[in-house]
Amino acid sequence: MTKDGTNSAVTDYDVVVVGAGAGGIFAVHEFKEKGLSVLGLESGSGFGGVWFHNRYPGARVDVESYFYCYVDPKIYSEWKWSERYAAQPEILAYLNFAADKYDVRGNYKFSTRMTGAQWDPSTDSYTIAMSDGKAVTARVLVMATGQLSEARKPSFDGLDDFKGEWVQTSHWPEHPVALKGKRIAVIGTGSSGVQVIPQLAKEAERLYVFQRTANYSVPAQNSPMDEGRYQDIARGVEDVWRELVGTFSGTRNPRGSARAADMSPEEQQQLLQERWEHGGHTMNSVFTDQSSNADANAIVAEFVRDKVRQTVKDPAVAEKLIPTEYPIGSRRLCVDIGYYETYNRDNVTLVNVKADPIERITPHGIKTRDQEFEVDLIVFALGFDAFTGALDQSNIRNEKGEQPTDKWDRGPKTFLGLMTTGFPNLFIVTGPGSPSVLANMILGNMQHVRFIANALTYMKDHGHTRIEPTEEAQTEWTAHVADAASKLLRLGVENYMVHVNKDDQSRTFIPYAGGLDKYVARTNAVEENGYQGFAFA
Ligand code: N01
Repeated sequence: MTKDGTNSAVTDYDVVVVGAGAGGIFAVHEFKEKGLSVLGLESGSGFGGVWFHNRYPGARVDVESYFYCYVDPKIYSEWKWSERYAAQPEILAYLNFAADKYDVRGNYKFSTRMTGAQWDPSTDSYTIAMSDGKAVTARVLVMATGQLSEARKPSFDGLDDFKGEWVQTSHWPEHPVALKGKRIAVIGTGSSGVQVIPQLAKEAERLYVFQRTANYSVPAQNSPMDEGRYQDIARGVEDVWRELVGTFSGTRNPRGSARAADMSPEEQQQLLQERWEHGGHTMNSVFTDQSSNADANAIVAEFVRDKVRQTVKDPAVAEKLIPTEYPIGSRRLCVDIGYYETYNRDNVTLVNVKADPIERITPHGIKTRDQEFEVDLIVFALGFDAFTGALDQSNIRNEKGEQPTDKWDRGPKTFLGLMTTGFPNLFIVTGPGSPSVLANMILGNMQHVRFIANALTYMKDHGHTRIEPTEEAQTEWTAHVADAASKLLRLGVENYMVHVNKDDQSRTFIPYAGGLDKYVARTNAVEENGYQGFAFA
């Protein structure tokens, strides 16, 4: 029986890993190291996952590159980043480098989508159907599909009749998109929009930005890499790993140590300015209480609003760009390079689609209620069907024909964000109920993969063929995830991390907000106690 599915309808692997992003690459490597046979499936034509598809101009990480990488002595010292916050092409090159170092290229089938997975309780395995018409069986299925991989598709009336070109930031074409001298529209001003807009403005004859909700954005304060700092980290990678998984976010970002009310207004302003100059997500943790105390939060929000007013020359445009309806950090803070400055350019127009809604796409552009904008190119930066999108699309079925998300209509239910009851041997990497998008994602991926690899070794050593969380453990963890977020201001704000129940408007926060440090302590304890909370057969 071959292992590549080429001359047999059914072949056997210990593990099938879906996804060739940072999580999938590491998973295939770690499982192989444990002596398991592994097949990787990836719908794209190469490694990179989110960094393969989101190749829009300006795409860049918002976690410092010193730590947004495999903090692993096997490969850390062999790579050199050029900037503090690496851009997409460099990250894609890095992930390809890592895939080669980890020797996983030969394990992957690219341009191949998993079209379904059926659990068979009589053999304790999944039969996995693929887009090439073949199928394989595997004991374990690991979904390393990321939490932001299923893009929200543009559903504007008239799009089919548009005579120009349209693209999505989330699936930016691999071929060059002509921008020079074009009239371009961007719809969406989340993290992707905020990154692509300054780049498009430099090339376009005219750029129209269609903003529905203003977002808070702070400067990355990007700079060239500090080679000495990188080498210092390289010399003690294992200690740095231990240090990072003991932090709230898996970074060395400074965090507040006092409540806003414990400081004088002058001290507050001084600290805010320091954090502004440090850059990035540090603005989320200036004061210890800013995520739960509206007054503390308002001090940070007003500081950022003032920066926008100081940067944008036209006061009317500045006011349109300033969020006033929700606390800072309650929707994911955007990190930019020259975003607000872009609105000082003569070729950039901001359109507030809350005041003047988009009615339809016309053959030559975009028609709002009050105006019509002729454009050659439309860039949709509309975000993702976050957390559950990739699982919903994967057609994974248990013996009752159910899908993993079927019982999540009142919010995701998982044990540790890793597994959900009713689906033996199905692991989710960085899933709902884990720190996920609230922490450094590469670290989160590594930590999850190591946990899964150890669990699989434990199963092998004990002759188990089936692992599944208990209902009690899942219920307890789901309640703990809810509790960790119960005081957060962001729970009350519409954003992709909050699940809202339509009937009673009750809310569930999807990722685990207690911090990576607490999460890792819990998973370590589970491991040390013989996988307490999991049932084996
Ligand atoms: O998506 P988003 P994103 N008409 O959901 C608008 C990560 N990421 O791709 O806010 C008009 O944030 C929507 O408007 P509104 C990061 O985790 C990281 O930008 O719903 N507008 C919003 O403005 C991030 O949080 C980086 O009113 C419509 C935008 O589209 C996550 O990905 C870079 C609309 C969507 O914003 C998602 O970011 C990029 C409509 N019908 C992404 N529908 C880094 O920096 C939607 N919108 C590492």
